[in-house]
Amino acid sequence: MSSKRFTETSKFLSYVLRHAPESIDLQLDSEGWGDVDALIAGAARQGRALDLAHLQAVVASSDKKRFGLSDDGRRIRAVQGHSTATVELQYAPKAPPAELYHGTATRFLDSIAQQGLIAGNRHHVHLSHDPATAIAVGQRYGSPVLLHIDAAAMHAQGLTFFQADNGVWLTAHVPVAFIRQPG
Ligand code: HQG
Repeated sequence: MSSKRFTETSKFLSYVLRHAPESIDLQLDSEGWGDVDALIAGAARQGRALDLAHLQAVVASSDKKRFGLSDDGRRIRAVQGHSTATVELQYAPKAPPAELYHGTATRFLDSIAQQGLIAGNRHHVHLSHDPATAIAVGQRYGSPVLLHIDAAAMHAQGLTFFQADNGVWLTAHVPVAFIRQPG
């Protein structure tokens, strides 16, 4: 099985399970779960041949562990990154590490200095405990820059953090006061 096919399926799953389940007539519950058979049928209507074994392999091999399958293998979801309004993942609030990181592109810095980090189309701002991961995320949009986030101070002020099943940290908004750009 080629890795190209894995990447294509991963992108398709990200699109459908995070942003546009209606594009294949898939229903997601509020926790983001959709029926695997319905997803396979919806994909087939678009000429995309998927089967359970392939989906299991893509879920297992996803570098960022983007997706989850239910224990019985009948339901699938994205673990974070949603924009679709019907899904609201109920992760339990969790105390973050003292410092977290956000990677962005230099062209966004002026706006971030005005507004702080905003969720945009997604439901949360995404933060990483790992600087290298954050830089790779920022690189997708241009010349990357690493921002240090004072998560301990945010948490002490009552701002809420969640951790997705794949380890990504989520919060509603990072005010400017908690963002530091070293150097
Ligand atoms: C920027 C990937 C202007 C923000 C990653 C980012 C992540 C602002 C972009 C996940 C801003 C949004 C999410 C402001 C934030 N003004 N720009 N006030 N506040 N931004 O893709 O965090 O590979 O929605 O810095 O691993 O880049 O898809 O968010 O550059 O976990 O699984 O607006 O996506 O995962 O971009 O990435 P995104 P993100 P996957």
